[in-house]
Amino acid sequence: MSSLYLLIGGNQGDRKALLQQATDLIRQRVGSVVGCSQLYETAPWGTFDQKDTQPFLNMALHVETSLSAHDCLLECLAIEKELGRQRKGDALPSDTKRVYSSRPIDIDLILFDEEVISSPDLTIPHPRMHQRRFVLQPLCDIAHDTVHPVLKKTISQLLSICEDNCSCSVYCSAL
Ligand code: PH2
Ligand code: MG
Ligand code: MG
Repeated sequence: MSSLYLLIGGNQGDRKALLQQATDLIRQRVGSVVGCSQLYETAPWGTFDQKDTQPFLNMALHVETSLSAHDCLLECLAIEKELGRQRKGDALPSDTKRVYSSRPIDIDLILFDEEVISSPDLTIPHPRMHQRRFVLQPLCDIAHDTVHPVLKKTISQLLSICEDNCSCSVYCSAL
């Protein structure tokens, strides 16, 4: 069994219902959900392709899975698609500034055991997790003592030194 941490969220449609549906499908297809953070309403982080981007709801999940990290990714991408996620074009080259689009649901793999994975379609730990309060704050609810396998700091240490000032406040304590 492997220990997988996911960060899920979206800023379109019935945000809370979509988090619930995503969590149910993750339970059916990825593994047992053994931990859930609170739900946070978070300001859009990064550059978006539209003005007046709506705030996100984000939450972190701890999943026990018998799948490989890559198979978890494939399941998560299929669930996103089923819940109405549309992706425009291909991933940008890494030296191009990222421009994000609003979405009903995004499911990101953050940590997978202590594995460090760098393949064309999957990077674990998530390469921007330590720069994002909307990831660290929910994750801290369920994984404060978990150590980042590259940065060698716990999630609560990463949160305490995170310079991201985007707002991140509790929306409700559970789904
Ligand atoms: N996801 C992004 C980019 N920006 N901002 C917030 N608040 N929440 C997100 O889930 C999010 C984001 C890329 O996936
Ligand atoms: Mg994402
Ligand atoms: Mg994603």
